[in-house]
Amino acid sequence: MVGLNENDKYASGDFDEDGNDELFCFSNTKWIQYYNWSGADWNMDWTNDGTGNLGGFNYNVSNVNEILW
Ligand SMILES: [Ca+2]
Repeated sequence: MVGLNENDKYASGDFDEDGNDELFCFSNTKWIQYYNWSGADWNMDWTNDGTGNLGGFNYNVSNVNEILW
């Protein structure tokens, strides 16, 4: 995975309801990445490319602790 840092936040869950967990990675910058486990490796299925956008929600460093925790 890209950009694993001490202050990153993670959320796991079966977000697409296929019976397997996925992993959301929230960096301490504006980056968000979404990974799927293939059974052998983590595959990045989506990223916001550091735009700070999450489905219309403006994500940034100051609100990383307000999203899920
Ligand atoms: Ca799933």
